[in-house]
Amino acid sequence: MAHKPTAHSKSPRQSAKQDQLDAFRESPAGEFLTTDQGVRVASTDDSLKAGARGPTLLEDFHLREKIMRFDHERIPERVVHARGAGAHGYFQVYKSLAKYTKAAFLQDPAIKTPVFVRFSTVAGSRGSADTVRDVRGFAVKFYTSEGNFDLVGNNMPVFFIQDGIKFPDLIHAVKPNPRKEIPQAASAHDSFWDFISLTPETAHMVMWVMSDRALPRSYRMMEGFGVHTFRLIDGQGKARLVKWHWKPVLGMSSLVWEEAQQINGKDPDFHRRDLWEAIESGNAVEYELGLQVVDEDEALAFGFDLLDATKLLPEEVVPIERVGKLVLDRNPQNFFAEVEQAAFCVGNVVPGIDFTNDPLLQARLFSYLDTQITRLGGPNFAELPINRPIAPVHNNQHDGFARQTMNVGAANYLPNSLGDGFPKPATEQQGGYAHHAERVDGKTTRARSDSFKDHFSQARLFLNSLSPVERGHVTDALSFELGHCERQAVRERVVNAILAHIDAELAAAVAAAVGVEVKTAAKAPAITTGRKGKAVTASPALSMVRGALPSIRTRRIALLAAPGCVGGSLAAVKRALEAEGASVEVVSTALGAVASADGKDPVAVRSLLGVASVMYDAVAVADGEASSATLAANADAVRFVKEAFGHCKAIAAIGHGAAVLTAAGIPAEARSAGVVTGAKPTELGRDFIVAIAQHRHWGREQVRSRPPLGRPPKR
Ligand code: HDD
Repeated sequence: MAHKPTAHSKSPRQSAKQDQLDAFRESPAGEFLTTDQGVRVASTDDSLKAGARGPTLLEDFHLREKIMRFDHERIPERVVHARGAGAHGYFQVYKSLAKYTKAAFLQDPAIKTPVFVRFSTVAGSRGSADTVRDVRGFAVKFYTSEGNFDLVGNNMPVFFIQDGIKFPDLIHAVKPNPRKEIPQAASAHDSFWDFISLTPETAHMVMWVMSDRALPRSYRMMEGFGVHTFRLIDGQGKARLVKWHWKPVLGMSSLVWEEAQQINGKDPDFHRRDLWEAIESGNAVEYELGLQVVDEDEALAFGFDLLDATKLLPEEVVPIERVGKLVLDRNPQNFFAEVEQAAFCVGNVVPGIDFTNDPLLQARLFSYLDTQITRLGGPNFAELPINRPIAPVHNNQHDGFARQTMNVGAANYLPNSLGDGFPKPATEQQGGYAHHAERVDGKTTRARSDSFKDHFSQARLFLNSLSPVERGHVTDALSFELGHCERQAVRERVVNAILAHIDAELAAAVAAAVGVEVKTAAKAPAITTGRKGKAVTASPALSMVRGALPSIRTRRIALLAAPGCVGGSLAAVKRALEAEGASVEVVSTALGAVASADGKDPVAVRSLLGVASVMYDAVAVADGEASSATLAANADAVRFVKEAFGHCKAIAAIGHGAAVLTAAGIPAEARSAGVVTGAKPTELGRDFIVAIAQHRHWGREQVRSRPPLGRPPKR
C-alpha cells in the first residue's frame, strides 16, 4: 500500500525519522562498561597477564574484542566526495505542486518531510581541508511517505563531461598522481589540465570551477543544482522536464583565493565548523527549492540539448519558480553513523519523479548503488539507520552481510500461494512506481548526439555574465592552476584548445601569465536561445554579485582589544552587530577578561595566537590609547588588520583604534570604502554594519597575476 500523507499532519513524518534514528542511539550515561556480548567489564586499563611483568594471555576476551573492534573502525572513504559534513532538517512546499507532479511530498504545504543533507568537496580525501578550489556536493535525502528520494547535486549547474563512461577518467586525472599521491585536493597539476585540454566538453564547467563559485564562504551561502534534466509526472501521467535548484536564503558569498588557501592551514574544518556552529547557535540553514519546468517537446527548444549536462537553462529564458523551503536545524549526533554511512543514490526516486536519457545521469544510476557495496560492506546498506526510509519496506530481498531484518513468512518468492501472494506488487493507483512510458527506438551505437557538439558557447555565456571583478578572478585562477603545470605542452593546449575558443582576452591574459602563446583565434557562435529563437549571450543571474544579500546575519566579526581598551564603546558596537544577527568575538592578546580603561572589561574568547582575520568576515579595533599601542606593536594584530584590508573586508576602528590601522599600512589617506573610523559607537556601528553587508570592497583588490604581456619563461 502506498502511504499517502495525511492532511495537516504537521510533523509526524519529520519526527518519524527522528524517532527511527533515536531508536538506534546508545548513551552510556549511568551505565556499566560491557563487552559486545553484554558482560560487565571489571578493568579496561590493563590486559590480562601471567604476572605483572609476564606475557599477555590469549584468553583475555576483552582485550581481543577491544583491539579487534578498533582495528576495523575505518571503512573505505567515498571514491569521490570523501570530505563532507551533514545536517538533518525538513522540507516543505509552499503550495501543492499537483500541477506538475503526483509525488506525495510535494502535494501539501502542511507536511514537513524529513531530510538529511550532506555537503562535500569532490577531489580531496576524507581528512583534506574544506576551502580548496573544488566543486561542492549538495546531496539531499528526502524521507518521503512513498520512499526515499535522493537529489544528489552540486553547487554548479553543469558538469565536466557529457557521458558517465568518462567519469573514471576525469576523476583519475584530478585525484593525486598515483605514483606519489600528490597533490591532495587540488586540480592545479598536469594530469587534470592534460585531461581538460584534450576534452573540450569540459570547457563550460572549467569556467565555473575557476570562478568564485568554487570557493564558497559557507555551505550556507551557495546555490545547489540537480544538474541533469529530470522528469516530473503528474496525476494524469503527463510528463514535463525539470531542472532542480537550491537558492540559499542568506544569499551567495565566496572567499577570495588567498584567503581560502590560508584558511586551509588555519582551520581546515572551516566549512564543517561553520555549518555545525550555525545550527548549534539556533541559526537554521535555509534554501528555497526552485524549479524550471518545460514541456517534454522543448528538450531541443533552446538551441542546445536539455539531455546535455554541460549546459544550463538560463533563468532569464525559463524563470525559476520557488516552490518550497529546505530547513536544516539539527546536527548529527554521531558523525560516522549519520554522515559517513549515508548512502545517496541518484536512482532513489518516488512516484511522480523520473529520469531522462541524459547519458551522464544514466551512468550515475548504476554507480551510486554499486559503490555502496564496497564502501558499506555489502548490500544491506539501506538498513543502516540513516538510510532507512520511513515508508515501510517489504520484499524478498534478504540475507547478505550484516542483515538486520529477520524476514519471516511462508514464502520468500513471487508469485506464491504459501504466503497468500504477499508482499504483492501495487498498481499505479495503489502507489506502485510506474516508469514513464517514453518511446525509445534507435540503432545500437556509441555515438555522441550532434545536439551535444557545442562546447564553448555556454562557457562564454557564463564568462560574459560575470562582473569585471569575477572575470578577473577566473583569469587569476586559470593562471594559478596552469602555473602549476610543469609541462609547457599542457599549458599551451589548455590555452589554445580551450580558452581561445571561449574568449580571446581571457586566453591572452592566461597565456601571458603562464608563459605560452595564443596560436588560435576561433570563436564558436552562440547557440543558447530563448523560446523565440533569439540568441542569449549572457545570464546576469549567474553573477554572484547579484546573488549576494545585503545582510550581516550569521557573519563572524572579530573585535580586537588589549588591556587599556575602552570597554563601553566596544560593547555598544558589539550589541549593534549582534542585533543584526552577527556572531561577534572579542580577540585579545590572551583569553579572558581584558582590563579596560573604563571598568567595562570585555571578555576575550579568542587569542591572537589562535585565530586570524581569514576566519572572520570583518574586524573592528577597540578604542583606548594603551590598547591601541599594544595592538599596533603586536605582529599578529597588525597582520590581522592588514589581511582583512587586503581581502577587501569591512574594517572599523573606534577612536584611538585607528592607530592600529596606520600600523597595518592603512594610513588615513589610503582608507577606501569599507573602512569606518570615529569615536561615536552608535554612528560607527551603523556605518560598519552597512560596510559589512557589502561583504567585499573590491575597489581595494590588489591585482596579483594578470602580468603585462611578455616573453614566456622556458621550462
Ligand atoms: Fe557523483 C558521490 C554529485 C557525476 C559517481 N556525487 C557524489 C556525491 C555527490 C555527487 C554530491 C556525494 C554524495 C554524498 O554526500 O554521499 N556526481 C554528482 C553530480 C554529478 C556526478 C552532481 C553530475 C551531474 N558521479 C557522477 C558520475 C558518476 C558519479 C558521472 C559515475 C558514473 N558519485 C559517484 C559515486 C559516488 C558519488 C562514485 C561516490 C560515493 C557515492 O557515490 O556514494 O558513485
